[in-house]
Amino acid sequence: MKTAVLELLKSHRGDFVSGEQIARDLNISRTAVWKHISALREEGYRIESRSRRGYRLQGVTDLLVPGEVLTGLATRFCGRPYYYYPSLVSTNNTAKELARKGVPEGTTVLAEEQSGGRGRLGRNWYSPRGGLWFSVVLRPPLHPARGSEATFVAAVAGAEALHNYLKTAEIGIKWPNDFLWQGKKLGGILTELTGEMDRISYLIIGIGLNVNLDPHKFPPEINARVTSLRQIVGRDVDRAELLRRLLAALEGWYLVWREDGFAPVRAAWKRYNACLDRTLRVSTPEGELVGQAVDVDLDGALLLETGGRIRRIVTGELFLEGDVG
Ligand code: BT5
Repeated sequence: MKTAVLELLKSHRGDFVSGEQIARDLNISRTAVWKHISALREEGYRIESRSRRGYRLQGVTDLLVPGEVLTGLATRFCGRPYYYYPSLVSTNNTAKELARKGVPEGTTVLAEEQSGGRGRLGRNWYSPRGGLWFSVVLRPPLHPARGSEATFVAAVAGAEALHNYLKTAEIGIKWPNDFLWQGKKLGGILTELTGEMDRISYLIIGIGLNVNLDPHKFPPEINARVTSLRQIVGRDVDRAELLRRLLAALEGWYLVWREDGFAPVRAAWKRYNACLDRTLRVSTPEGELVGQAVDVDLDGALLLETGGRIRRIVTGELFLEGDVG
């Protein structure tokens, strides 16, 4: 109903609408109108009120509040429900707490900024305002051994949404979880799994993308290695539209994965990849390797040709030529 109030204000394009008219059009009480207006204000909308004239929406927010994201969202379950926070420690943490309480799959948690954003293996993820930092709860009825495939699902969905929206084919995926542009990191995926012996209970897919940010303002230890959509396209990007596209692509590829298995995801991943057929340095728990990345295996492991033989890399970090590491 809050969204309906917002839509009504928007449809009057900056003109006043009386509380009485809103109440009548939406068939709610005047008190309910007032409560929804207060809630919208708390979300960041600037709504002017004047006695006898009513309410007027002043300008549109660029915050990713529910009213901005849910209008036009073409999904059945991804992004529904949608939990919005101005700030969180980590959207993955909050999504995990919600999943534990039993929220349905598709539940999405987004924060404008994270104070303790996480990468893999306890690494930090720098997440100031202006990026897209969100997590989606999924409950695939699959064996936990297949959980790592979900990172590929998210990577393909992300690459597809970025290509379609920005009309650039230059954004690629680096195994297993990085979005890259000209060798620089644009974003990443953190997949976390909770399960029983033979069945996944839930997966948390965390996606981070540097959108309307300036790489040179990033911490000095990473600013030479990162990029942002603002840098790539030379202007600010509509984050709400991009988020809607990401959620729709994630839902689409998730259903492909559930219904047809990993093969079509793997095929799409190979089309978007930015690391196969290249000489790489790979840091693995067993040490460093240098070789040629020749393929991803049927389960997503990286196949590296080194010293005349093929090694399967299940976990590790890739460094492309010229990477500072
Ligand atoms: C990742 O880890 O790339 C996964 C990042 C996932 C972030 C999302 S945001 C929403 C959700 N909530 C969370 O708390 N996390 C997820 P990894 O491959 O381990 O890469 C981490 C490394 O990337 C760091 O050690 C830095 O070197 C670098 N890095 C940190 N912040 C970055 C940023 N904003 N952009 C690009 N690189 C960054």
